[in-house]
Amino acid sequence: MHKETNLSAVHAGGTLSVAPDKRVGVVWSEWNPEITEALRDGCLETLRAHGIKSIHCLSVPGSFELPYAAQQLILKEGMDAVVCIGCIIQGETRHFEFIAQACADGIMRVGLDNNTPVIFGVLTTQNMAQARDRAGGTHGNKGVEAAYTCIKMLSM
Ligand code: DLZ
Repeated sequence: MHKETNLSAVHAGGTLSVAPDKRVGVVWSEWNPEITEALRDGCLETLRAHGIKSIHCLSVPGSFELPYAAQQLILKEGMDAVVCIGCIIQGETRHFEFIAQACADGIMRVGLDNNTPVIFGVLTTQNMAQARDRAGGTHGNKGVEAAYTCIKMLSM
């Protein structure tokens, strides 16, 4: 049986560092707030633990809006990187594929177009239980992993 690695624990063993003057945006979706707020909190805690002091927080109605918000944070607020956090649950969402694909494509595009790391911290799960497992449950907290990814990309 496939066993998913808890990457939160793997990353925590590393020695990542980032310049303290870097500015990071964290934007999260208000859909499935039980999940996205847990991911957001894990992300913020990890960024702060690594010395990042300037963090601009912003919420958006849904994951579909994450790419636009990330672009605003880069162009208008001068962020050096943005972490996008969302949760799209297949069982409860008829247009799951449209939202998930648009969100992933948009996040990639905003990052490349603006030459700025934009991190995909969006869960796409079949049900709420799988989402809970990844928002502080048995598979760790993917918001923490998104923060580590952001720190690593900032140090490039
Ligand atoms: C409409 C919608 C649905 C059905 N499901 C989700 C979801 O599971 N997760 C999520 O983040 N957002 C969802 N949305 C909202 C869309 O992302 C978007 O906010 C609306 O379609 C308005 O553009």
